[in-house]
Formats: sequence, structure tokens, C-alpha cells
Amino acid sequence: AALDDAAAFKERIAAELDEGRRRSLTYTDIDDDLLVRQHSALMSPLVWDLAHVGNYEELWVLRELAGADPTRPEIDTIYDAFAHPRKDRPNLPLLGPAEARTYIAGVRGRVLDVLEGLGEADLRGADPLRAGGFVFGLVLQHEHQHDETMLATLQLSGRPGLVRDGDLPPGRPGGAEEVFVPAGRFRAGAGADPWAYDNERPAHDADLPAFWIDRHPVTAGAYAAFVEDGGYAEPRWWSPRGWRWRAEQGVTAPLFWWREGHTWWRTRFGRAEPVPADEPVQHVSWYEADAYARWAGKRLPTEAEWEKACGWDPAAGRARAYPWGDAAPGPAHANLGHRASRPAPVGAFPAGASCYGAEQMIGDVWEWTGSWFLPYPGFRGFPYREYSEVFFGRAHRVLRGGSWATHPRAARASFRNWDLPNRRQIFAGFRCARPAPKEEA
Ligand code: AVJ
Ligand code: FE
Repeated sequence: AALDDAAAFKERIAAELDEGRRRSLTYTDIDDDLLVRQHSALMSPLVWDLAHVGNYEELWVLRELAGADPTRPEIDTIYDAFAHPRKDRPNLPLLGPAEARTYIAGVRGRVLDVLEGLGEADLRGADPLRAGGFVFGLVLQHEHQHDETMLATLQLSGRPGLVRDGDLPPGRPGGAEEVFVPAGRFRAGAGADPWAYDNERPAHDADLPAFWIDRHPVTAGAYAAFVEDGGYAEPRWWSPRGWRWRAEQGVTAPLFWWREGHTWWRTRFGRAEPVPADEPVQHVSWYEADAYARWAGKRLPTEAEWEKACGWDPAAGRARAYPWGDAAPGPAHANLGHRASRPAPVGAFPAGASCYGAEQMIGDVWEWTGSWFLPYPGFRGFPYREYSEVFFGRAHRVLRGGSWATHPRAARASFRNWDLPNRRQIFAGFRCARPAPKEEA
């Protein structure tokens, strides 16, 4: 985000805030009944997400940055994600759909006033909330992330009518299945990006042995071969915890899949369709991804391996923001931002390849990695502990890259997402990796 012209910079932020809000309103432009109902114990009622993004904006822009008093102090605890687990949210005295829309529109109006009042000195200054427009990047990416969460809720709801049949480029069959990443140091984490999250910092050197990584995410067709080979009946492919989870839950295929004769079917936003074999598999848990990798004779990449294969430019000796360079994602690079309601077939984005030849690392499906969500050495929580810090530890696994539903603003080589290993409602798939044998390294 270039800062040479503060007025143009602020105008761009305002336009992006507006675009994000229109997306949130599109997803919530449905019957009140569907907005207030809880579609799954794993998710909030959609009307909670809607008011929550406005409340978050009020907290960070109006109160923290501009020092304003709360507009409705009584609602803060309702929309505090840490005060109430998702399963309890339908029982809270939530703002109704109309009230929620009025509330967030009111906050937004005042947020734009605060943005307008921001001077070039603020944007270039030392105050970390103002520098580079950080707080606006925070609330903007926050709304984008909740938009993706709302889409996951809508998929769970089975409500039809949300499928977008946007045109995605065709796949490219053939070509090498894996790409080679030679041994050596690379720089992990966010560099100069002022909108990167605390968990992407500090950037640091990491030295990795040589490895191979899949050129593409694992396809639904390849995954179906694992299922048909009896993968879900064979404990040796699973971690002990994964096997227990599989048995307890009675899981036999990815979420939303079923079989008729020799054909796998799935529902996509309430619409039944055969599973496209050349599309990256999605709606698998970390446990399933881990089991598939073992069956395939491989393992999941660590997040460092994933990031090196995605963004490292070995010739220049620097990390790129995206596999293809530092240019913002365009339609030929990646499948992001809900242009269609699905991942693109593998091979669809040759222009999005990384220096090592890995494709579709950004967009299509979030990719499970073998890593726990842990702080980088020297981590400092900012601007609040509850964004990342409270999630660090051996409970959450890291996902990388972003899905078809992820807004391009919230996807980059250094972006770290995380979730529990049993979660399948998110738009997550994976690719595999393996260490290079000695003679190749
Ligand atoms: C980074 C996607 C795990 O949705 O829980 C939203 C993002 N943080 N509101 C989540 C987030 C606060 C977060 N994830
Ligand atoms: Fe949130």
C-alpha cells in the first residue's frame, strides 16, 4: 500500500472498506429466520457475525484510535468472541437483523470520519495503530475473515441459491507432480507489509534441508482413491488421535460427500453435484490430511517448508509477498474472493506459480500444514493478546494460503491461519511433501 499520496491512500482504504461491507451485506441479505438461527454448534448465528464486525470496528477505530465513548456499552460483551463460545451465542440478547444493520452502518459512518481526519504525519508516524493505516488494515481484514466464516456457515446451512458459477480457468493435466526445493536458508515471516498480523512477525531466517512438495493441492480424485483403497478402515495410516477421532465420529469421507454406485457426490451450497475429480479436495480435517499423506508415502509440509516453496525467491535472495511476485493477486494468478463457489481445477493458474514451480499455493483451498500454531522467536503480541497469542500451543494446526472464499487482502505468503485438527467446515485441503533422499540433497 503506497503512502506517497496520503489522500489517495485514504480513498483506497475507504473504497476497500465499502467493498468488504457490501460483501458482508450480500451474505446476510437473506430471511431473518436464517440469520438468527444457529445452523451448526460450531458456528455463530450469522446475525452475530454481522454485528460483531461493526463492534470490532467501533472498538478499534472509534474507541482505541479516536478515543470516543462507547455508542452502546451494553452490547460489548455480547460481541466479545472470548466472553461466549459460538455454541452459546444464539441464547444471547443479540441485536436483531435490522438493528444490527443500523448499528454497523452508524459505526461505519464515524469510522470514515476518523479516516478522513488522519493526516500524513499519522500515517508516517510512530504510533503503531496509525502508522501505515494499521488499524484500518486490522478491521478490514477482520471483516474479510468473518465473510469467509459466514460462507462456511451458509454451506453448513444447506441453503441453496448462493452458488456462484463464476468462470475459472481450465485445469492443465500432466506435468511433474512434485517440485524440488533445494536445501538452504530463507527468510520466513512478514517483511515491510504494514498490515501483516503480529503472528507473522518477526521475520526470521530458517534453514531447511532439501525437500519435495506437491506441485498442486491434492485433488478430490486422488483423495477418493484413498477412500476407495480402504483408507478410513486402516488404522496404520492414521495418527492415534486421528484414528480415535475418526472412529468416534464415524467419519468415512470428507464432509458433505456421499457415494452413489461408483460416483462421489457432494452438496455445494445446497446443490448436489458429482465431485469434480480434478478439483482440490476440501472439507477434510487435519487428521484426514495427515492420514492421506501417510498413505501416499509422504507427510504434510511444515509451515516453513510451505512458505519457502510459496514465496522465496532464491535468485534475488528475498521473500515475495506472493508466489508470482509482489503484485496484488489478479484473476490469472489465483482463485480468491469468491469469484466462484469452488476451488479451480489443478493447473488453472500457471501464472501464479512460485519460483520453485509450486502452483495454487494462494487461493483455492487453505492448506493444512504439519506445524502447530506457535509464536515465531521474538514474537510480540499486537495490538491485543486475543488475536493470536491465546491460541499458541499444541492445540491448533497452521493452515496456509487462503481459499477460493478468502479475500485477496487477507491472503499472502506469510499469512498464518489456524484451527483445531478436527475441523472440517472450513474450506481446507492440503498438499503433501517429503524430505529429499540423501543423494538428491
Ligand atoms: C484467524 C480465522 C482463526 O476466525 O477465529 C476473527 C480470525 N479473529 N475474529 C477466527 C478472527 C478474530 C480467526 N482466524
Ligand atoms: Fe472476530
